[in-house]
Amino acid sequence: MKKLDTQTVSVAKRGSLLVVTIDNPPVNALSHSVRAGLLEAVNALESDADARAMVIICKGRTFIAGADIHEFKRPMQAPLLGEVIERLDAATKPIVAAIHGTALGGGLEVALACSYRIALDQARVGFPEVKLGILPGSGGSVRLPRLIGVAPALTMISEGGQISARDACDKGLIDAVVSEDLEAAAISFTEKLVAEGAKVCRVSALPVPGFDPAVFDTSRAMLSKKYKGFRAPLVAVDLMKMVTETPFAEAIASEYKVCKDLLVSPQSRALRHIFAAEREALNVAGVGADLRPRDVRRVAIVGPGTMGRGIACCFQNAGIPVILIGRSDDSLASAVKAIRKIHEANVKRGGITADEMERRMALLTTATSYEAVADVDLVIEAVTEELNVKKDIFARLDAVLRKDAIIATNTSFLDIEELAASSADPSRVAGMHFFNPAHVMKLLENVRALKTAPDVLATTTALGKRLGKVPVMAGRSEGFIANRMLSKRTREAQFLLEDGATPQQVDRVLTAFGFPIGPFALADLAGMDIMAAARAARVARMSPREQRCNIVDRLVAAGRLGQKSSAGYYAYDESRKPSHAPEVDMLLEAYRSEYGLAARAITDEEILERCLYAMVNEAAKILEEGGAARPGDIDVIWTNGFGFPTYLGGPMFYADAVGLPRVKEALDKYSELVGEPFFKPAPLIERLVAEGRGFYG
Ligand code: 3H9
Repeated sequence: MKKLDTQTVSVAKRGSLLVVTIDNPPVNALSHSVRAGLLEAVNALESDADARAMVIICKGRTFIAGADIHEFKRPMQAPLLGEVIERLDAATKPIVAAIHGTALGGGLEVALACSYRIALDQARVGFPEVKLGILPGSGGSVRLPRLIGVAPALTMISEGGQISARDACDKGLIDAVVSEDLEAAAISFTEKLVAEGAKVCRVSALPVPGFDPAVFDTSRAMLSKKYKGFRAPLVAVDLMKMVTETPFAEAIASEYKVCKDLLVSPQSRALRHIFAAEREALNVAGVGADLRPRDVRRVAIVGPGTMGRGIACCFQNAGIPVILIGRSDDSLASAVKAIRKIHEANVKRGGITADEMERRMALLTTATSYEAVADVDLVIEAVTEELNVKKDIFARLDAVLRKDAIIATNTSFLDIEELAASSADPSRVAGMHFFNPAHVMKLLENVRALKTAPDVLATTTALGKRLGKVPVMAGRSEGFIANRMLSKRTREAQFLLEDGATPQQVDRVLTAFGFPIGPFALADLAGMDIMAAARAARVARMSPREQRCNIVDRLVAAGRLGQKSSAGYYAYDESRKPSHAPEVDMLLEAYRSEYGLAARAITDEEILERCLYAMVNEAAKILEEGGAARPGDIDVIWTNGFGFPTYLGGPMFYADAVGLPRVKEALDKYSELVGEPFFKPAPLIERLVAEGRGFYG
């Protein structure tokens, strides 16, 4: 096999074929050396009179996963991907792309510039660029509609989803699907082409098939709702329209310009930041890359309540057997029923088949005795948030578990050190904080205690990935990262009501900022009794002003429990549509007059700044205390756990974009207006501003 100059691409002669192998771990991204290697390979094909065709295949876990994202930070070095694609397209002999894993973005563009595509049946293809705030820039949006039609191409490009090889084959994107030995299959596919005298087949030469022009308006309307605030999906519609109206070569040039412009947009920077931060969050301090996580083959969950049920679903979905431990057969029976309902809803949506649901249900068993957990590798305790109850469970688990089994707690705010100390072996104790609904929410806030063993941390991190979650490691602190920051936003939202804002105004400002739901609509959804219980658990440690601000308790006393009682901060009709509740205005007025508080007009700017900067300030304290390893972890938590708009990059990235001096100025202002205890700038912010730096340098 001839290694080309680039080291990541090699070419071997197989009879009358050239087989080009790309080997650029981890995901065969189109780094400079791969682009140069592909160019050389096409030159080799053209200059070798005996070579009749060429196969492009990749080593490792996947076909090309796209352009090399790390190269986006500096000017691209020639040859650019567009040049490589042009050469592939212009080749005078057939080229076949052999796809396994995922052919994504630039990887799919390479495949589309080949004459034919063959794929393993488990392979997937897609244009995920939109998730990075950009769009295909090397012919993807110009070739795809020619091959599969305008409407399906627009869906793939504007939403960034992946489709299976079989679906791609049905759509005409892939020519053949095989179930094993891709290389042999690709070679015999290509040999047959050669034997039959097949010519090159250029997608660029195809016309754009007929389509319904209404697709642009309907897509625009749908996308602006579904991806509210995101720019690239809407640009995709304009791009696709341009492609249908413009000759091929011109469309290629325009597409490249659109991609380049988007690449330097603030949204793309923010989205790429989150992409990198989610991966960096997997690097946990003190856990070496070579440290093997413990095997997790069977798990138990103690507590068949809402959280326990959702967590059980996560394990079933990942194919891991799970035992649910409860106090009575009745509670377990209703939990199993509820879990089945979750899977049934998935079947109804077309997410899984009924057979698959039964396979998943077969992974679930129940028990009322702790003896049943004797042989599990991990137990997650998900019972009520009472320290003594949890401590008692830890002691009972210690008595029956294998020595190497892990005890994880789903607590959202109890002291992880106290819990760890209640096990005879604190090194086996860690936190795994799931978010409600656990089977839906991507965020997994893992927690480390001082004595947690490094391989236990490696295990909870690896398990998070295996469950399809985005795991982030937090350290000791009340409410860890997520709820500690949230509590500050909740505090400010309540104080704003005291000061004269309305729930509608606060919710409107925060949803206009990009949150999917405002804090008061969210409280109505969660239930005021739950909010009141969370407050009761913390009230003794609250400041006097927070202790006084008992609006939540007053709503509960008035029977306004939120959506479940059709009345909370809002009034709800039968279809749960919220409307203004004059009773809440009256309740707030009564509250203010009881304490002699005067309502004043509050600007939208004040609402936004107080809600956001209270969180950012708390995050700075968490960072300094070591509760979070890096600002990126905080951004990942907020974008995955609370709907902070990913196109703004999370609260820390956003604060840097606003400028830390401006953030500090606002904190100083609210220190005077609301009170020092609530807004005194964190020492880290003071220091960074003095040094002329931001959270990210
Ligand atoms: C594009 O193609 C633009 C063109 O149209 C036009 C240009 C002009 N580059 O996710 P994982 C790294 S835009 C460089 O944990 P998985 C990743 O950082 C691109 N590196 O694995 C990580 O490294 P580390 C369009 C990349 O198995 C490691 O690979 N393509 C790239 O869960 C493993 O990643 C995309 O947007 C990349 N493109 O999932 C695809 N991709 O461990 C983005 C990944 O050092 N990638 N890495 O942090 C993915 O969706 C997933 O990574 C993939 C594998 C599905 C491929």
